[in-house]
Amino acid sequence: MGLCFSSTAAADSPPRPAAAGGAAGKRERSRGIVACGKRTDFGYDKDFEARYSLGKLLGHGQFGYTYAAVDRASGDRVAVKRIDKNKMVLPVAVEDVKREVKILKALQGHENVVHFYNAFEDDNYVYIVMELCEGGELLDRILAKKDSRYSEKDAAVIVRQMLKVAAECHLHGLVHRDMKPENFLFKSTKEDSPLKATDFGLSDFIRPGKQFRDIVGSAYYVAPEVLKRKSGPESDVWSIGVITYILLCGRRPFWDKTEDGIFKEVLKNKPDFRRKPWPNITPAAKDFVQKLLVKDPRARLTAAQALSHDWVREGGKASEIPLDISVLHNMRQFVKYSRFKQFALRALASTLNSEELSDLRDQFNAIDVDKNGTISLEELKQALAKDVPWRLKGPRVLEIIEAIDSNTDGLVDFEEFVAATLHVHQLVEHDTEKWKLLSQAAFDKFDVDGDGYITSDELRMHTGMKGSIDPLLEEADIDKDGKISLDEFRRLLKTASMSARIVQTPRGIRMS
Ligand SMILES: [Ca+2]
Ligand SMILES: [Ca+2]
Ligand SMILES: [Ca+2]
Ligand SMILES: [Ca+2]
Repeated sequence: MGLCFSSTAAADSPPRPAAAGGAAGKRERSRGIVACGKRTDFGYDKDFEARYSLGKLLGHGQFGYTYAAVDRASGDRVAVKRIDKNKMVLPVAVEDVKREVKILKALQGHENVVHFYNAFEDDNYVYIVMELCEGGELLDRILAKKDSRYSEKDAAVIVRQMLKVAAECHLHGLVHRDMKPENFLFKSTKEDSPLKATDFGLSDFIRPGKQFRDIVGSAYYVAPEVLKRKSGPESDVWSIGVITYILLCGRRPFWDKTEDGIFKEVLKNKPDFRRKPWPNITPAAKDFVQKLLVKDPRARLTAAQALSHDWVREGGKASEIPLDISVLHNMRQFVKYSRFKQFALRALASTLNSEELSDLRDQFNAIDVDKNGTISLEELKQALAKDVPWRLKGPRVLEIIEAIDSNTDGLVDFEEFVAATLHVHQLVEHDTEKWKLLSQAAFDKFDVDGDGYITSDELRMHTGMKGSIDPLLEEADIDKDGKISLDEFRRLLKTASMSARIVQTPRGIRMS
């Protein structure tokens, strides 16, 4: 069966399907009233007609038409998305347009995002002037391939570019929310043309620590947590997993005749990796797709991590891996953990080998700008500043570095870095057997007498801490028998944030 992408109900309805019902009702009531778009001054430049001359129609979306146009002064060809102000009936439609412009501006300069030149308006239209991509849609190229599928090497080139877009979005506190082949165009018709994300109509900013509650996107690519109304940046990576699956085998991983049926598949079933051509696809490719199509978003690879995966990395070595928001997030979290959890993570980190840490090595190298093998306060400051929404919240870098810097030399070495940035949930989810072995090995480092429990004496010995150690132990001691079992130790490692009763300072613990 060949590929047949049809628009889904979600894609056909207005950009915010969850609000569609209410919007229709309000539209009734607003009949006869001037559309909100007509009454809005967007604050954009007003001289579009003087600057550009519109050419042929290239395509149309839900609200606007895209034309080729020529810059009257330079003769440069551009693409112009013209949106009818009359169609922006409600304030939400105006907000959608403003947001899209804001997003294009935020992503300006990224090699895989269509370049934004400027936005204009007149009485009737808003004009978004962008780079012209003449290489056609990714979807058409897929369909033109033999059996509608890509070679692994070609697929990796495509996937890498999509992941770069996702990672860049996420650093800006943005979620794309509609990653699908239709939203990517090739710059030129050349075989090796770069791919550009062109449509951010469903993209949205997300505040740190918050989740989206609405269901948006296209049915084939929608992540399970979106359907559960609790989604964030991870959902983009899922969609790229779906696209990768399609590129490699020419079929959709989750399929049914009805939309509800597809959703059920997405929520419940694992994609098939047995049917042809999967037996002939490399284990690395399979491993990659599987780690993107993990249902638990916490255990899914992040976009930056996926770029570090062997299957997708350029020529075996990683060039320009973007910073991983989850790594920066983990570092900010680490400072909040109890000392015991910090020590437990260090012990766990020390059980991993370099292969298992290759993505964290890439991240470490990305932060260690001067490549001297350690991260300085200044380097960490610069890295954390790239996580835009958090930068605004003030990251308190010194506090973070003091928590991570276990040997107190003022610098973060790779070992210290790993302890603070390890993705415990991925370890648990991707390979349960390995997780059991590694967490046992970490536990054994504390349990010196090997009786299966960590006592306060053993904890004191391990940490070299003086004074009462009981409060440390207490928070992990679920059954309150005064010692820590392997099970309790594992829970301590897995729990995102333990009780806030214990606030740690660089030199000891303090009860709050
Ligand atoms: Ca350095
Ligand atoms: Ca150090
Ligand atoms: Ca013991
Ligand atoms: Ca216990």
